[in-house]
Parts: sequence; structure tokens; C-alpha cells
Amino acid sequence: MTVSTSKVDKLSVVVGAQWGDEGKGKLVDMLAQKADICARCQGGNNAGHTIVVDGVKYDFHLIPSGLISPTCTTLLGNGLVIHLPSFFEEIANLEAKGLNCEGRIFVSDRAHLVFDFHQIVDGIKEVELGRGSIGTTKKGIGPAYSSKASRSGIRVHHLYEDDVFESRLRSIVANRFKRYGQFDYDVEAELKRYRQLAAKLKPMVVDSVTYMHASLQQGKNILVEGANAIMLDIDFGTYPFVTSSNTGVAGVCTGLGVPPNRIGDVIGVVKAYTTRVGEGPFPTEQLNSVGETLQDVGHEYGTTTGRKRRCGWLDLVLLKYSHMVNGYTSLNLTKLDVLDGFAEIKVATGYRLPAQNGQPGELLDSFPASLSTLAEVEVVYETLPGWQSDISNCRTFEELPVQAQEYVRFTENYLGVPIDYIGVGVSRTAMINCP
Ligand code: 2SA
Ligand code: GDP
Ligand code: MG
Repeated sequence: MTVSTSKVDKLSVVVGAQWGDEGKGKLVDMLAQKADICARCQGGNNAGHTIVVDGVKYDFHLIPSGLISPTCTTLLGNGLVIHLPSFFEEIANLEAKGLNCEGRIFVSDRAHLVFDFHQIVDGIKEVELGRGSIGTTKKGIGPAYSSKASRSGIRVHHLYEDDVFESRLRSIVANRFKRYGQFDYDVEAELKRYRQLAAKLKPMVVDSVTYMHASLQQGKNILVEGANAIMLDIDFGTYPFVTSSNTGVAGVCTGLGVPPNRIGDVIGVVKAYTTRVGEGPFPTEQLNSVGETLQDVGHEYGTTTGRKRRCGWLDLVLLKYSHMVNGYTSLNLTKLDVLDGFAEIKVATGYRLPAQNGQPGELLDSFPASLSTLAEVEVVYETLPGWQSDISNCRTFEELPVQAQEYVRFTENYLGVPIDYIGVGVSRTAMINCP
């Protein structure tokens, strides 16, 4: 029997290529202008995506950033962990800014719920870890994914199975009390609150597997918005200083129930330098005036927690590894304008192990798994000339100063991936499109 495989409609994916906050939201907003559906596949409201359109600033945490595009319907897939009170608060905030949310937000019946007790436990665990704390957003993400993995989690469909919901909630809370002591949490009040939240959520709940399948069959233009980034991936990131989901392209299959042969373009978003929020290794971090300048000029503060982001030079060793895992078909280099003032710009091109017995240390060919190894590597830098001029009004590659063009080409050549988009400012229009 012959089965036709001639036409398979594919979805596009936008993922973070570093430690997050690369500017994924801005690219998603731009691409969503032509999308029918914008879906999230992992994470929760630890994510924060800021988009500026006509001077209006929108902050997204749980809801896909494609919502700004009036043609776009949004979906929160099964791979998410959702704190319903925050979800409705986010909708109210977006509506207050004039966005129409009615009938445009759908939630998978298989998504897991984050409860306040998960957030409390997140805080307690961080305190328990002391100096080894992860620096989480305290949004309950790790504890909610732990509940999921240990099979005691509560999914959206449980909300509509009254006895099941109540018994699962009572059991999981009792279990958490046993482990963490009697923290302040009123189960009776929570049960009452969730009856109301469940009713409010009901019209938005879908079987997202069928929804995605049917949408792909109908040839809909689907965009997936990654949250966090590959170096925060539970498997490929700087474990244990990571979040608790698969933040790379693999998360699209597990978090939306789509087969791998439906994945088309994978656009990696790369900040022109590197930032990281929270604890954990960061080889190119600049704890000096360079880092402070990047922080000030780039306004590097967490969208969710307001924490200062740590800053350093672009790390091509990290990005090469990131590309091995995600297989980018193209890149969006963002915040190139933040480098405008530097006379010289450094780029990491290698990690070298410490010298031994008078012999130079080995040059590593990939990003190491061991944090102890990572802590002792010496970063090998290439120094490139800066352009020292304002590029925020450039709208074509040719308009960029030659040094900025060289910076882009250097990155592109090292990674062997085309840079199709270059961000030169916060606003939606501050983007150079150069495919
Ligand atoms: P969690 O809360 O369990 O996911 O934290 C685990 C680690 O993941 C990091 N993480 C993030 N890193 C960058 N940006 C994130 N989103 C917010 C933003 C962060 C904020 O867009 O600015 O507002 O602080 C994000 N979410 C999680 C976190 O710092 C831990 O290192
Ligand atoms: P995300 O989590 O990857 O969506 O990124 P965030 O929204 O958390 O952080 C990126 C920040 O940089 C936001 O405040 C954006 O408005 C801003 N931004 C995005 N692209 C650019 C750019 O090209 N230049 C400048 N200066 N800012 C940008
Ligand atoms: Mg962010």
C-alpha cells in the first residue's frame, strides 16, 4: 500500500538560544501578524515577554505573545503549568490595555495547574538550599512540575471531575504539609475559589491534541513561542541551575502533542551579548563596568520579578551547543543597539581547561555538563571593533555601520546559521529583516 506523504504542513518555532530574555516576545509579535495560531508549549508565569507597540508596553507571562495580532488565536498547551489566578489577572491587564481576549485564548485540558501551595513550597525550597539556591522566580514552577512527574499533579480536566479534584487536592496538600510542615494554606478556601475559577475557565478549555492536529490538517499558519531558553532546559541547561521544563525544540512535541515531522522553521533568538537571571554558572559574565553598561543600556531587569539580570559578552561556544540541540534554521540577533557605545566588543570563541604540568590546557569542543569543569575553564575571546554610533534607526543591513555588519557576519559564520532578523530597539518596527 502506498501512503502519500507529499504535503505536510509544518509549524514554526521561536526559541531562546541563551539563558532567556533574548527578546523572543518581540519576534513572536512580529511573526504573529501572519499567523492563525500562536501556542505556548512549556513553562508557566515564570516567563516574561515584553512587547512595545506604538509606545504601549505589553507584558506577557502565560498567554502567548501572538495575542496582540488581531488575526491570531492563542493556545496554552499541555506542557504548561498554569496558575489560574495569575492567568486571569494577566487577561484583565491585557484587556485594560485594549486587547480583545474574548474567544481568542484556549487552554489544554491536559495542562497542569500551579496552586499557591506550589509557590509557597518554591520559596521554602529556596531557603532550604541556602547558598546553593537556584534563584527561581518563586512562581511554583519546579514544585508543579515535580507534582506532574511524581504523578500527583492536578490537570485542567480534573477541575471538572468534582470528587477527583477535591480528593487530589486534599491528598497533595496533606503530603506537602508532611514534607514541609504546616505552612499557611487553607484547603477549604482553595476548593471554593477553584470552583469559581473552573467555571470561568470552562469556555476556554480544549482537547489541544485534536485542536493542533485539526489546525495542521487545515493548513493553518501556526507559530510556537518558546519560554525561558535552552540553557535553562531541564536536560540540556546548566543543571541544577535550570527551570523544570524542556525549553528547547523538543518541548514543542511533548508540550503540544505534535509529531516531530510537523516542525518546520526553528528560529533561535540570540541577544547580541549574554544575560542570565538567577544563580548558576556564566563563563562570559562581566562583573565590571562592561557588565554595568550592558545592564544600564539594555535595561536588563526581570520582566516577572524585577531582578537585575547578570550581563556579559556574547558566548559562541554556548551558542554552538545550543544550535546542536535545537537545530536552528535561522536566528534573530537582538539588542544589537545596546552595543552602540563600545569601542571594542569581545566574543567568546573557546573554553580552555587549566594548564597542567606546564602544558597548555585542552580546548573544549563543546559546552561541558559538569559545573565544576565550567567553573575552571578560561574563556578564549576574539576582540572585534565597535561602531560607536546610533544604529536604532537602521532598517536595512546595508545601513548598519561596517563594524556592526562584521559583528553579525562573524556570529553567522562561526555558527553556520543565517541571521535573518536583527533587533535594533524595543519597538515592533525596530527590526532589520535580512533573509
Ligand atoms: P523557575 O522559577 O523555577 O523557572 O527558575 C529556575 C531558573 O530559571 C530562570 N528563569 C528565568 N530566566 C530568565 N527569564 C525568566 N523570566 C523572567 C523575565 C525572569 C524574571 O522574563 O525576565 O522576571 O526574573 C526566567 N524564568 C525562570 C530563573 O532565574 C532560575 O535561574
Ligand atoms: P523574552 O523573554 O525573550 O521575550 O524577552 P524579554 O521580553 O523578557 O526581554 C527582552 C527585553 O528587551 C524586553 O524589554 C524588550 O522590549 C527588549 N528588546 C527586545 N528586542 C530589543 C532590541 O532589539 N533592542 C533593544 N534595545 N531592546 C529590545
Ligand atoms: Mg523574558
